[in-house]
Amino acid sequence: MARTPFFLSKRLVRFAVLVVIFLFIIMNLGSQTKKVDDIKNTGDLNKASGTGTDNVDGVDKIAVLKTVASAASVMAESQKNNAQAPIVAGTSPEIVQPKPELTQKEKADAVEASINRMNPSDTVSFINQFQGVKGTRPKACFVTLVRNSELHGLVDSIRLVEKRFNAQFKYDWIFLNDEPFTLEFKDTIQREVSSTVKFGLIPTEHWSYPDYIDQTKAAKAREAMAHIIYGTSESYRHMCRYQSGFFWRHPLLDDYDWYWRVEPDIKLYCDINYDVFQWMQDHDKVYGFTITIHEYVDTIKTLWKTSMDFFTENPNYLAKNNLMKFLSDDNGKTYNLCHFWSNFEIANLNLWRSPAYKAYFDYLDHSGGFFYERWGDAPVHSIAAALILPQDKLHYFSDIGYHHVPYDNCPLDPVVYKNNNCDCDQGNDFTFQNYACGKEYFEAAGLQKPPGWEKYRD
Ligand SMILES: Nc1nc2c(ncn2[C@@H]2O[C@H](COP(=O)(O)OP(=O)(O)OP(=O)(O)O)[C@@H](O)[C@H]2O)c(=O)[nH]1
Ligand SMILES: [Mg+2]
Repeated sequence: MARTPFFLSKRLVRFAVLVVIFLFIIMNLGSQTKKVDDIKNTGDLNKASGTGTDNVDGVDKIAVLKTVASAASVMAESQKNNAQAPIVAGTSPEIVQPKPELTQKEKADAVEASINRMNPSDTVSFINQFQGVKGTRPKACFVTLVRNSELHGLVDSIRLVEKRFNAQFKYDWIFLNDEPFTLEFKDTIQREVSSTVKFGLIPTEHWSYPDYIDQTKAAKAREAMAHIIYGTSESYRHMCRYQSGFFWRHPLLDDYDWYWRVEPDIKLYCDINYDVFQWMQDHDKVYGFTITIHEYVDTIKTLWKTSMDFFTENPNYLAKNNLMKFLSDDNGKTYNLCHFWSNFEIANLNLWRSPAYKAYFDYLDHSGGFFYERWGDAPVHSIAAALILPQDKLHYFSDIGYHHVPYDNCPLDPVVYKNNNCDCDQGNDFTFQNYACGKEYFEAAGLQKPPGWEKYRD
């Protein structure tokens, strides 16, 4: 019987297959370790996903997070197993697969925990992962939470935003509602907006009581707050909690990095002849506002204490050079009630998506103050933005003439006022009035107040 030549023998084929499998495993382990190393050393999600930071425009953040999820779970798992010994990149025995029974929530928590460990204090680095290239058009939209019944007030707002800004810049506009929008609402809006319009229904789990809230206690708290504006309103509380912790989680927002919040019945008093989103991006800003104001103390009795408890437990989230001086006159002991009025915001969504803000919101939410008191999204956003960002990331749009009942931001600079065709009363500008916090902001941020600002105090 003829012998099979050695190069055709089954043994050789088996041997060759084994060699190929072995090489494949070695190469795979190497690249996994490199990804973990990249994330750990730089906190750079783009690098980890194999996408250069220059190519951010094409990055699907959800995909990026999913890509790092397994590597991050590996890190989290490894660190849990050996709290004393930090992970050393390149040591393959540390690489273990995540347990298959991990839920989505546990995986997301592991990602966050890992990101925190990578770069514990630096929310700006987190935001920069997604930053567009300077000089290019940002991924930005308007966002409006609104009820069907507010259609007419909303049309008034849209007409002014279109006339003063969006007819030129054409950014998408997203409308969100806890109830389905009516056909009439959608048709009317579509006729008014010059750019792409999207309508979103809020998921029930973002607009309802979490299981850790005692609803009987919440109902009693509402009754006891009849003397406070919106004190007895249940929907107002859901709204404030939604604006604080959820609007940026709506899937329609996933495609964007920037938003401009617009409410019904607001006014824009001046032309805006430049792309404000691109200006924010190109100047490395994160949070922009027009009006500052003091909060009603009765609505937020325990907000400051709860916030300080959070930052005491998580000091790594406090930015160096933060704006504590805007919020507190005694270095954090007490709250002076100053905040940015959040009915207008031009800001980076990744601030709210950051581990620091998510942890802060979660902490507040579990304490129950959105329901047992009447915490507004304005002080919540403001305390976070002022403390987890360095102060040079915030921007006061002194040139945007803006009105939300009953206050105005009317540009005081005569050149801005004239060149931008403003039609407001400068004598009515709220910025430096006593009930506003313009003085506190300018002083905390080290900005020079405009000449004659004192005459607005009374
Ligand atoms: N879909 C929906 N939107 C709401 C609800 N309550 C408020 N909003 C929207 O949330 C935003 C803030 O609500 P406002 O009622 O303006 O709250 P506010 O600015 O504190 O109070 P005002 O001084 O009355 O304007 C607005 O865009 C409203 O249209 C609600 O129950 N459902
Ligand atoms: Mg309003």
